[in-house]
Amino acid sequence: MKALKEKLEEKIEAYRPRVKTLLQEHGEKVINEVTVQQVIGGMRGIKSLVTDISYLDPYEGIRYRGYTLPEVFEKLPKPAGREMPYVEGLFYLLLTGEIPTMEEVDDLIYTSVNRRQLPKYVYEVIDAFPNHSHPMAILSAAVMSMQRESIFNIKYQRGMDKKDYWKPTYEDALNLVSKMPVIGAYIYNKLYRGESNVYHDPTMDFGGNFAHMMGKDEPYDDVSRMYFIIHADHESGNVSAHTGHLIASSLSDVYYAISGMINGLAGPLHGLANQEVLRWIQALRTNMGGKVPSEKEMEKFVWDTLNGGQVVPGYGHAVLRKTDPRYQIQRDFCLTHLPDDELFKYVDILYKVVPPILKEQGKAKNPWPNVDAQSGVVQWYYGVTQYDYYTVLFSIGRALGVLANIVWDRALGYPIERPKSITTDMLEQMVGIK
Ligand code: HAX
Repeated sequence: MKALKEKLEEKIEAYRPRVKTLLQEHGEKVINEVTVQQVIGGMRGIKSLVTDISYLDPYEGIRYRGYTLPEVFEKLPKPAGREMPYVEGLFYLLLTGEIPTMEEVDDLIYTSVNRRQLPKYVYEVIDAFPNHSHPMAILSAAVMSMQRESIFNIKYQRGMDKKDYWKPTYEDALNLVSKMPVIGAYIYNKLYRGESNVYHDPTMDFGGNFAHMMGKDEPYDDVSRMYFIIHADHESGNVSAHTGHLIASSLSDVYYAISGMINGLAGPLHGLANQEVLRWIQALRTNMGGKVPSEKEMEKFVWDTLNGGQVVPGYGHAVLRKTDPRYQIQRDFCLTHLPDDELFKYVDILYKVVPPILKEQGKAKNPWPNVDAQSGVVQWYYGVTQYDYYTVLFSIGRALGVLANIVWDRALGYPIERPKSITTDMLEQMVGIK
C-alpha cells in the first residue's frame, strides 16, 4: 500500500502537464461572457474559479470528485456496525479522487490521531474569551492562534522550491484537520457543559471521537460522520470555500486561510443559516405554546417573516435549483431515526408550505430548502440544543474540503487571486448611458 502523501505526489505530477497545456495552448480562448447584472450581483455564476475537488450542478447537487452524495455514502468504508462512513475516507477521496480501501483509511486514522493534541495556549485563548462570545468567533481565534505552528511558513522562510509548496501545506492541512474536532468539542464543553477538560480517544475515528468528546452516545457518532461529510465542500465559489482559497492564494498558510473561512461561514446568509433556522422555529414554537402548527398557521408565520422584510432561513440558494441533496440525506436520517420528533414535524410542514409561498412571492430564484433547513433538527434531537454552536460543526466539516483545495492550489501553482474592479461611471459608459 502506498502512503497517502506518496499517492498524492504521483497524482500531482500527472496533473501538472494538463494545467500547463490549458494555459500555454488555450490561454486566450474565451469561455465566458459577463453581464452588468453579474458584476453588480456578487459575481453570480461567472465561471472564474477552478477546482477538481467538487462540482455543484444546479439540479443534481454536489458531486465530490465525481461522486454524488448517495454514492459517497454507499462507497466509502464504514466502521463495523455503523451506518455512516469514516470521515477520514472522505478526506482521502477529496485529496486523491480515489475511494480508499479500509487499509488506506486505517493508515490515515493512525496518522491523524497522532496530530490531534492541541498546544496548551489554544485552551488559554479559548478560556480568555469573555462570556457570551459567539462560538464562531472563538473557533476562528483558536485556529488563528496556531499560526505559529505552520510548517509551510517555516520552510518558506528558509527558502523552498515552488514545486514543493504543497508538501508542507499537506502537513499543515493534516495537522489542522485533525485538531479541528478537538477545538470544537472543547468550545462546546466549556461554553455549555461547564467542563474544561476534553480528552480524545486515540482508538476512535474522527466522527466517533468527536461524539465521545461531546459526551454523546451512539448514534451521535454517525450523526457527526454524516454532518461532517455533507458539509465538506460545495465547489469553490461559496463564501467560505472562496475565502479560504483567496487567502491561501497569497501564500498565507492554512491557519490564516481556515480562520478566514470560518469568518465567512459565520454570516446568516451562509453557514449561520443553520442557527437562524432553529432560532426562527423556536420563535414560532413559543408563539404556538409548544403545539405543532397547522399548515395554515405555518403559512401565516412564513408570510409574516417575508412581509417583515426578512428571508426565510434554510430556503433558497445561489446555485441550486432543486431540493438540496444534503437536506434530503438528513431528512432520510430523520425519517428513520426520529420520525415523531416535534421539531422534525415543524420542518416537514415547512417543506410543504415554504416553496409555494416563495414561488408566489416571486423573488427567490430557488424556492427549495438548502442544507441548513434540516441540520439543526438532528442536532437538537441528540441534545445539542445550543443552536449558536451549529455553525462550528459546519466549520469542522467545511475545513476538509477547503484544506484539500488549498493543497491542490499549491500543487498546481495557482497564482495569487486578483480580479479587476471598475467604477459605476465606467459601467455607465460601457452600456452607453454616458
Ligand atoms: N427568503 C426570502 N427571500 C429570499 C430567499 C429566502 N429564503 N432566498 C432568496 N430571496 C430573495 C433574495 O433576498 C433576493 O431579494 P432582493 O431582490 O430583494 O435582494 C431575491 O430573492 C433573489 O435572490 P436569489 O437570486 O434567489 O438568491 P441569492 O443568490 O441572491 O442568495 C441566498 C442566495 C442563499 C443568500 C438566499 O437564498 C437566502 O438569503 N436564503 C436564506 C438564508 C439561507 O438559507 N442561507 C443558506 C444558504 C445555503 C448555504 O450557503 N449554507 O451555508
